[in-house]
Amino acid sequence: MSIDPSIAAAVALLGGANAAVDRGLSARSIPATSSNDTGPVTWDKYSLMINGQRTFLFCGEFHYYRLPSPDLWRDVLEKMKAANYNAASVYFNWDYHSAKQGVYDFQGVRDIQKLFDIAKEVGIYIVTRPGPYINAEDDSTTDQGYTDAWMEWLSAVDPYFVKNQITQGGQIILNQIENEFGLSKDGRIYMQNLEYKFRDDGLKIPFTFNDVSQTRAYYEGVGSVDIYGQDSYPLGFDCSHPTVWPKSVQTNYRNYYNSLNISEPHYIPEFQGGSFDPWGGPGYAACGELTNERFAKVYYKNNYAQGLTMQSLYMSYGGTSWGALAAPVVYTSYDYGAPISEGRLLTPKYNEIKLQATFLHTATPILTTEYVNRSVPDNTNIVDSVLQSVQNGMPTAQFHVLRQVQTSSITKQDFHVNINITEGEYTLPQKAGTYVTLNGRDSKILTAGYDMSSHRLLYSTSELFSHSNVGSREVAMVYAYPGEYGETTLAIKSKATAKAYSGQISSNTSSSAIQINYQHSGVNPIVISSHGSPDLLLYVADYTEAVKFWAPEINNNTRVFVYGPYLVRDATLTGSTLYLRGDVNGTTQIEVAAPENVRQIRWNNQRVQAKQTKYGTWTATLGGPSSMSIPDLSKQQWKFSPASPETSPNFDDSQWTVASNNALGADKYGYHVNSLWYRGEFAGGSNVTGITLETQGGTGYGYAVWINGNFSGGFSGNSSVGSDTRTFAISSNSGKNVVSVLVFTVGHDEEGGTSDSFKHYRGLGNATLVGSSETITWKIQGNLGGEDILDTIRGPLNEGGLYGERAGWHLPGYPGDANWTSVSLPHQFGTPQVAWYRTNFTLNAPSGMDVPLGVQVTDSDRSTMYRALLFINGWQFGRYANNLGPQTLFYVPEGILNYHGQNTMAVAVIPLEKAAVKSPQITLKSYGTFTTDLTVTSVNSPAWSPRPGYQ
Ligand code: IPT
Repeated sequence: MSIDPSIAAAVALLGGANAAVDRGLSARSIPATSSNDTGPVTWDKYSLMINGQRTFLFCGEFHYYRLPSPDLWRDVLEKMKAANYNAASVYFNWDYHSAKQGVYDFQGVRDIQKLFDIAKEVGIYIVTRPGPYINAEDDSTTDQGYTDAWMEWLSAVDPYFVKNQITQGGQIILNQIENEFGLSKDGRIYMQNLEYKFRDDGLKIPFTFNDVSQTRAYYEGVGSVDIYGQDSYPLGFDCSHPTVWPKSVQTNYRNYYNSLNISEPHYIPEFQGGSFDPWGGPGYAACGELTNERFAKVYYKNNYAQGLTMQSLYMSYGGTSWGALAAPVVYTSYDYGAPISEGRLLTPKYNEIKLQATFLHTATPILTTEYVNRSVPDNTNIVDSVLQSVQNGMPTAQFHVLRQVQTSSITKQDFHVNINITEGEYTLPQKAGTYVTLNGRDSKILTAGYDMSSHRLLYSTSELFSHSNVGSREVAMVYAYPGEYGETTLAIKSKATAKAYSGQISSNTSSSAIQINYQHSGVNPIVISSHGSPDLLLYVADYTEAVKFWAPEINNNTRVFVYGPYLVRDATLTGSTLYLRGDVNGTTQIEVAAPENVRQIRWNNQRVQAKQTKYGTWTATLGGPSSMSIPDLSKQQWKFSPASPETSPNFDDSQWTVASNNALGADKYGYHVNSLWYRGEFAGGSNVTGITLETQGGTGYGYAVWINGNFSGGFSGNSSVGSDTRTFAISSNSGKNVVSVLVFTVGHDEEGGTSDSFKHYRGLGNATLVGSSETITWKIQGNLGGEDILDTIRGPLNEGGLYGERAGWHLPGYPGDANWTSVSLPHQFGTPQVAWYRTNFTLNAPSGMDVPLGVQVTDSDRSTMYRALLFINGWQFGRYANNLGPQTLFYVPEGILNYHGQNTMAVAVIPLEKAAVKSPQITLKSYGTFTTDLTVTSVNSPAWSPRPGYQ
């Protein structure tokens, strides 16, 4: 067994690598009732088959719970589909659906049936990953009776999986058992029990596993799954050196899988799609740079070179850890540097993935390949992994995955490649004085001996994007970086000609082949005609232009080619009208290669004025978006109220829960997330000189202490400390003394091993007086109602124990703010205390536009120690940490924000340690402006109503 060092480091970060026996609990046998007939989903050692059709599983992780606006699930799934992902991998988050044992909620933003319905409409498969443990930088709160608890969770969620599995006409093709669960004897029983439970509940699809790296867990024997997979994050999770790559790519997947000797496709259920970022980290732009499109080129292509035909990119859309979703290792944004950004924007990595995934679904011989390592280029810095496709035992196409020996190299290399196809052996390129080029951090897949739709491609030194018969001719696109040489040679039956429409080419024809040479620059449409064969329209593009191509399918065998738009969601041909749906971010020239019977092109159902080109395609201009006016909150009035009455010695805490001195941790009292208040009373006297408090809240947490009403400091947190012990001086009264402690918690710990780290307490631990052995009487207060949450719409993770949260000051329509003071931000509020601000604003978005918005928090003094909670229409969408960062812009999805009417924003400022007496500035900021046919209905955001005990 070997663990890649970067993974080991990551695992250490997450809390240890192996065996989590205690997750499994005792052996318990549940009889299996169903057979192993997995119906339409089958596989062999080469690839997955769905309804008998071999399929490259190009999958991406997406968490619906990190985007609580169901109409935007469609946006993300359509964007994935448009890049030719054919599946989304989805964790189902137990505590998001269950405020307490016995209570499960699948309504509103938790409506997973809606997720499956949308997936079906979009035409993308789903891989379900319901845990029970999921990691994912999510908070979780589980303890006793684990087996009973997970059985209950699966009983609640399984019926959705059962009716939406492919055997029932649904979209779910695979179900993952547990996640990265360590191998052990007890673990095998636990895994088996999970499988029995799923089967008993009626799940027929194959079961999969995500092994933490290469630990050989559950691929055989008791508790093993149908299709095993390992995860891999070769660049790890430190985004602070975004240009540093390891010297060599991890290349042992093939050997590893072969060593397991299983007849299953090679599967990576989680391959690095980005990285998470901690409190105080460098920010997600750096994670996006670390795992940029160059990374995608080199590392994803290495996966294919290793024979993988099933791959899921974690994350493909990261989203937002709103409310208390986050584990302490991350802050609110979970952008992840993913191909689709948190604001749902397409990144250069998205475009690279589109090029790869479209190719992988086009060139199906790649689904049945054997490795032949015999091609040695004339440059020792280059490695060529040759994949020889075999069909019915006969060799067909060849794929040469070219990369630099030293993965991190930034030096350009020129070389020749040897191919060996039915027609003979060739050294490429054949044209003297030209060569194949690989820039540093680049990788190419060279296709040879490959039958396209109507033409046989002997080879191309350019990379193939896609090809299709489009009407009576064939269309294809090949690409390379600007200025690089390309040579494409096709088999022909009679003398052929090649005519270029936008650039220089040279061609060389014999009676059996036509060789075309060119340099990549812009887009050069070339028409190759030969008597007796359909024409081929070959687009030769440079990389900058290639990423603007889309090849949506209009039916199973036909793609159309669309060049230009920011996004093409899909294409439909009805009669002689081609309907294209998509988004643009400015005036856009498009070109469409469509069947010749197309008489009309409609873009988002509007007719476009199209002109025909000399080579039979259509061009048109699409209008860009208009602008949307965004209210300037810095110019607007806010209402202010001080909000920590709990600090006053006379505060009435008679309704609070009494906490036992030897178990002060909040979970025991039903308070699991966000802010917690403690009030301790003691008689005191002159001998008491201080109080020592031990608190714990996860890395990035903080707390503040008031003694007899006076602010006494606290701890303002950092990204590596999750607990703190310190002594606060007291000049105690004789008689009643009151200590008020506000702990701002940031989630429970992730569990990577057997340490029970997820059970670490939150809130107050030990509390002792200095100078006296007197006991303190403690009371605790968390979110109103504890596990019996009041706001079931926004759910169990939205509220905490701040006075304002308990009283519903975060909600729209709270009438009490009429009596608050009018202020503008930034606002000085005097002594350290919790401060609340509220304002309303109206949005009037023009129709047909997508304008992702966020809340920008600005404070010129980043050393002031406070947190600010941001609530939009009652939903907690940001935990701003002034002294930690890095996040200052907080994305709020449309649907949570009402784009067609009034919105309410509430901000709670929580002072810590060297305390703040000032609010930050708050403004709205747009991430971009797009035309779209997406429509988003606002989610149900109930207004304030009186809360028990508060007015
Ligand atoms: C892997 C987890 O499976 C996933 O849930 C997430 O936490 C991810 O890490 C990090 O974002 S665990 C792997 C790094 C060992």
